[in-house]
Amino acid sequence: MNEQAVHPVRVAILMGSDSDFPVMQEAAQTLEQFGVGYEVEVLSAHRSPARLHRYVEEAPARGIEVFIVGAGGAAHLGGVVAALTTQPVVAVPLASTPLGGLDALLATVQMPAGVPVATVAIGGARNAAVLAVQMLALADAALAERLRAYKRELADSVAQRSARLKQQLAQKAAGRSS
Ligand code: RP5
Repeated sequence: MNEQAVHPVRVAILMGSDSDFPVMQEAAQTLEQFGVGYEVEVLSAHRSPARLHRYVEEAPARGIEVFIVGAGGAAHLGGVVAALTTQPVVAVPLASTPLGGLDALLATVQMPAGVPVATVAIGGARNAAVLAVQMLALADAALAERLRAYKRELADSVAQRSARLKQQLAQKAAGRSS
């Protein structure tokens, strides 16, 4: 998947295995929603280290500004990417082992001082993309406006849910008293 044809690529979505894609595709969909171009790559810190190093070194020349990284188990992908770049790395710990993602969360979040990896919730690919968009929006007024619209939609949807719930409760109460 490559959004280059539609929008210039600004974000790399990396994952340790193609088995991570069902979750990581939520990051891709969210970037599409904001009109941010991205590229997707399967790269493993352990199984393809040389290709990973090459990829991260060459990424800025292709326009990559932020890395979104998903990995499960002994999840070192985000940390290794952060070790190789000065660009921000947002990581998604994935629940791909019997430990349910706690292993990936701890492996991802416990970075040494000086090499941060911004770690979202287990499986939180959507938030990883929103955070990446927020970073890009610091120097992109059009994107910042789309974020404000997105937050307004979130607030509206909460209000709608509240109204719907109250209506359901009122209907139930009316049913009980008739
Ligand atoms: C991790 O191991 C990957 O990020 C994935 O979550 C997990 C399983 O990988 P596969 O065995 O499906 O390739 O490195």
